[in-house]
Amino acid sequence: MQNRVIMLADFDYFFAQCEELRDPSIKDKPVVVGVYSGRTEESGAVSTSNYIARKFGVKSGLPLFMAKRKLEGTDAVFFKVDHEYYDQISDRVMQIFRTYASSLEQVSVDEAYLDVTEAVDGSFEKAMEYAQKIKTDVKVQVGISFSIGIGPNKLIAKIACDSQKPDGLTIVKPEDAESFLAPLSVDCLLGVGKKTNKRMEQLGIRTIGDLAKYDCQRLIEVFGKTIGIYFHNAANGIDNEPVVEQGDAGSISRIGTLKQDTRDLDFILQKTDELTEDVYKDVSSRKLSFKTVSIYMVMVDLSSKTRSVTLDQPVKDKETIKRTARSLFEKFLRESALEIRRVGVKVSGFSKEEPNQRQLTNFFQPT
Ligand code: DCP
Ligand code: CA
Ligand code: CA
Repeated sequence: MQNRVIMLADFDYFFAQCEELRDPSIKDKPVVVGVYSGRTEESGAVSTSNYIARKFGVKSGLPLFMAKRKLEGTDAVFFKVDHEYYDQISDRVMQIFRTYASSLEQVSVDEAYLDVTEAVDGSFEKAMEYAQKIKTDVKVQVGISFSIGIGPNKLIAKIACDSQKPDGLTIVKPEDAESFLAPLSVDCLLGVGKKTNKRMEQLGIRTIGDLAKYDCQRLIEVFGKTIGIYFHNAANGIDNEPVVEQGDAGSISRIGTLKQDTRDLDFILQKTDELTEDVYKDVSSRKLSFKTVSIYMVMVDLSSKTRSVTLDQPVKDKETIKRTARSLFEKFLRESALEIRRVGVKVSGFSKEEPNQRQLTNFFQPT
């Protein structure tokens, strides 16, 4: 097999960059985008911030009141998340990416893998130039900057991309993969969270290089077959996952905070019906049909839960979302005793074609 050339593009400080694009006069100020929970004016958390704000220690997840405190005395500007606008920008960039890649896999609103093997004839030298061209094109057409990682597979492209931000362009050729990965901490690998990291530390594994050399059989004993083998391969820079065009790309969802913690079905449905209206607007404007409806709950203890139903046929109407959400909530409330704090509605499993109509001809087939 010819070696592959895979890119991962990840937009820089995305939500905040979108706000700068909308109003370039804020570019030299700290910019913070927040999710306001609606409880009090101040409650909520930082969704993201530009790199000026990050210098003050303001990062994703920080409570907003702390962000305000850290930025006191500066000319910082604060925004509420505006997903609709960010999605539009994202769509425009993804469309441009599509013209450069033989397949495109969008993994989140601000991230996508591009398989450019064909476009650059498998050459990593050409890939560097090609990536530069994509960056310039998007900058001119949309005005957004992003970082690109280039590697022989998705795993390496992702780690390469993360290694240099913002506006980064990092290339890791197949022959350099091992030396590139070896010194990095194991938590750079997908699937190594706090718990796994700790477990690995106990085994004397700190870097990806340590993991690469570690006995595979022993890894399987500790983490199970699938995950053990995955870790072994990943540490050795092996990843054969293809870049798959998501025919049913992603999902459309809305989440909101309830005015008070509750277990009251009608109170919850009032909120989810509102959210459904928004979801539906998005779905219908993109002329999508969907097969899966999900609900999402954040409980008072801040644990989160989801429930979903996949229908037999793709549908595209609002009532199905409402009806399904209702029955999922009815069932969920019977199962859980905790009060609910936030709720969400999501549809996924998209198709573009018309929903299947049962056609008369199907009933009258000749016997
Ligand atoms: N996001 C969020 N809450 C988080 C993390 C991210 O709401 N805890 C949102 C806001 C981000 C977007 O997702 O703009 C993309 O997330 P990234 O992790 O890619 O972060 P950024 O794009 O903001 O910054 P970077 O330049 O580090 O990629
Ligand atoms: Ca990003
Ligand atoms: Ca990202």
